[in-house]
Amino acid sequence: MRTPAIAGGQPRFPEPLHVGRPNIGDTRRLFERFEGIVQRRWFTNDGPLVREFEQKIVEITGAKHCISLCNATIALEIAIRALELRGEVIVPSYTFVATAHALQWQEITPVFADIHPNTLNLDPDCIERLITPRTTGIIGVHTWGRPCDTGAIGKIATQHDLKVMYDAAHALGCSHEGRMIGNFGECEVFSFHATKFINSFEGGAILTNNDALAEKTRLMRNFGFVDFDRVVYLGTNGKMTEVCAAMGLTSLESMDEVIRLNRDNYESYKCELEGLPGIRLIDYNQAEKPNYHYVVVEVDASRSPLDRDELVKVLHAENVLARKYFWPGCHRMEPYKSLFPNAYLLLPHTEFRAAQMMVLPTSQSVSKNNIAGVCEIIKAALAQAEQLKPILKQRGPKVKPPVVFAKAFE
Ligand code: T4K
Repeated sequence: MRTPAIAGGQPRFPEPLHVGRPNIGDTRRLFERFEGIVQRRWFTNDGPLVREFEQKIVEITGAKHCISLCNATIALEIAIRALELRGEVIVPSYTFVATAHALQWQEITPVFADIHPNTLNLDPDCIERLITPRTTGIIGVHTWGRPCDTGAIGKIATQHDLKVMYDAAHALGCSHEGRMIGNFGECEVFSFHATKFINSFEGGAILTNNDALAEKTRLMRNFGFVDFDRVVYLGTNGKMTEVCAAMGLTSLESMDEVIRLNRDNYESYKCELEGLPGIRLIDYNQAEKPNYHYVVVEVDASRSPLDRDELVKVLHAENVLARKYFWPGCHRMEPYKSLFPNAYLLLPHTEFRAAQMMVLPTSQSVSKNNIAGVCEIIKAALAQAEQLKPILKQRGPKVKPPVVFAKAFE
């Protein structure tokens, strides 16, 4: 039997396997586009590739407007400002910290609502009790591309006269109740960061069916200019560059192929890990159009011989850089931890789930052999849990094992 790397053996993978390694489309097409950019000497400020990219996103989503931006965090900030959200806005804590930061950055208080333990998205039942006279909106997050309960959230918003927008950073190409994400709430925000399955190096977009909001956000991303010398809004510089649009367009050309590959990788993991005690992949709704971009594993420590943190340590030692997204939850990160030290009391499911979830490497750069290797590591670690426990108790991912222990694996 091979000695696990955590117990002093050689790592199973000589090079790190990452979560979020960028997918690359046809590089010949990409370089042709770069060539065109240089020839045209038009590098940014609403260039032809940016417009083409926006048009393609409109075609994919069926939304009326796509306003491309330099990243999703700035897109969230601009959308929040354009919707005139103020005071308090209800958000999940189980999300990437950008969702909360986009509010706090503008001195709007993110009020953290709990998630539903099954959907991992905002639990509508937890929203209502957090509404105060200062609440102006709700930001749902379609975590892992699995859509929020938009019907229930919309109903609460209407009853309390709140605005709703969605952080759809993970959800390009996904549908909900037969409609593509990009069409819900006042607007939705996509990310095209390098780690997303469709990337523009860095990038984001606001999708909306509201003409006035589209116009306003377009102006806000360019300092509020409507003309050479006329500024009508407070604005910022949130523009997507031509180089980023070139990457985005090239990436979009292989979108269907990448979704097929994501699905294939997901199915392989699911098949390999089936039946392991306490280990379960989160599901995607086959009746809709998921993008399968994230392979998310729930580790239920009451049934699994190792808990999530222990498994992550084992995997890291083997050069598999599994991630604990979204641990520990925004409410346990600064500045929120200091501002709201008791927030956890209202977030039992967030706390519980954030400690269980582990995201495994997928994408074009992860082969079937790699997946089999990752799953072998997990299976072996669970089988050898008793021997591994004493080593795992030591701190840090790369602990030196006692010599006697390493011998037990020879
Ligand atoms: N809302 C939600 C729900 C989000 O998940 C995100 C971003 C946002 C909003 C904000 O979107 P952007 O403003 O970023 O457009 C990563 C991504 O940076 C972040 O975009 C993403 N969510 C989040 C889930 O993951 P980190 O801090 O974990 O990234 P990092 O640097 O650890 O990279 C992840 C892995 O990817 C590494 O192991 C290395 C690999 N990698 C990364 C890059 C950038 C590569 O192999 N090549 C690369 O070029 O946040």
